[in-house]
Amino acid sequence: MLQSIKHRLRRYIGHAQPFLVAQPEFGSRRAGESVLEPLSQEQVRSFRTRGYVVFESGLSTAELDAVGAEMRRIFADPTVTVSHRDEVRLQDAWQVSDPIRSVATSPLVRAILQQLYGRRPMPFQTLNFRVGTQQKAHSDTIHFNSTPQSFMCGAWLALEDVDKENGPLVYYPGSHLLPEFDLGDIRLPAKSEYYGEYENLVESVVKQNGLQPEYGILKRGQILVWSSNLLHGGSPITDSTRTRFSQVTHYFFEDCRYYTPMHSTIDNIEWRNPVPIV
Ligand SMILES: O=C(O)CCC(=O)C(=O)O
Repeated sequence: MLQSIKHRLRRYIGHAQPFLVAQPEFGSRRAGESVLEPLSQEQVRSFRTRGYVVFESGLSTAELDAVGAEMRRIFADPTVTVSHRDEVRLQDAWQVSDPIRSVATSPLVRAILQQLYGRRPMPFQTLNFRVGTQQKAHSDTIHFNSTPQSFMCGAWLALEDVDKENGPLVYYPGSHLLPEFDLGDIRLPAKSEYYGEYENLVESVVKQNGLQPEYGILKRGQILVWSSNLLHGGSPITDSTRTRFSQVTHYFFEDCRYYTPMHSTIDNIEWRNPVPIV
C-alpha cells in the first residue's frame, strides 16, 4: 500500500513541530545572526494563526517599473532562456534579469523571514506572472517540502494594483494548520499525472472544513508571504483586458533537506538540491 511519505518520514526522522503542524519552531537563532525584527509581534502572531502576512516591500516606483519592463522584454523575446515560460508565467527569470533577482534577494523580505522562521531563508525560485493564474487551490507542500517539515514559504509581490477583477490570489486563512496532504493520502502513485486528483482532494478539504476564502487585494508594492501549507490559488479573471503583473519568490530555509512530495514515495524520495539565489 502506498503510504503518505510525510507520515512515514515523520516516523523515521521525527517531527520538528510537535504541537502545531506546519508551524516551524521559532526563535532558534544562532549566535551572531541578524536580530532585525521588522514585523510587530501582532503580525508575527497573525502569521502563526492565519498563515500569511502582508507588508510594504519598500521598493521604489523605479524598482517596480524596472521589474515590469524586464517582464515585458522577456515575454516579448522567446530567445531569452528561462526554466519555463508560457502565456502567463516566466519561471526563474532571476537568472536573466537583475531587477527580478533584486526582488528575490530583498534584504527586508529576508529579514522578515528570518524573524518568522528563526533560520536563514534561501530564495531558490521565481515566478513572474503577466496575468492572473486562475490556478486551483493547492498547498506548496505538494511541490516543495523539507525535513524538518514546513521550512518553505512564498513571497508574492504586487507589481500593479490588484482587485477582484484581475484575478487576485485567493487563500484560506488558517488552512496551514491542517495536515499536509500528498498523493499518498489518496493512495495514488506519486506522479504528476495525478495532480488533478490532488486538486480535487484540496477542494473537498476546503468544503469539509468550511474554509472561507480571502483575496489578495494588494496595492502595487505590497507583499504577501504565505506559509508553505496555506491553501491558495488564483481566482477567476473577470476583466480579460486587465493584466496582473506580479512576482512570487519561493524560499527554503537553511539546514534542512529538501524534496518534492509530488514525485516521492518513502522508497524513492526525489530530493532537491536548490541553488540559493543569494
Ligand atoms: O498568483 C497566483 O494567481 C497563484 C500563485 C500560486 O498559486 C503559486 O505561486 O503557488
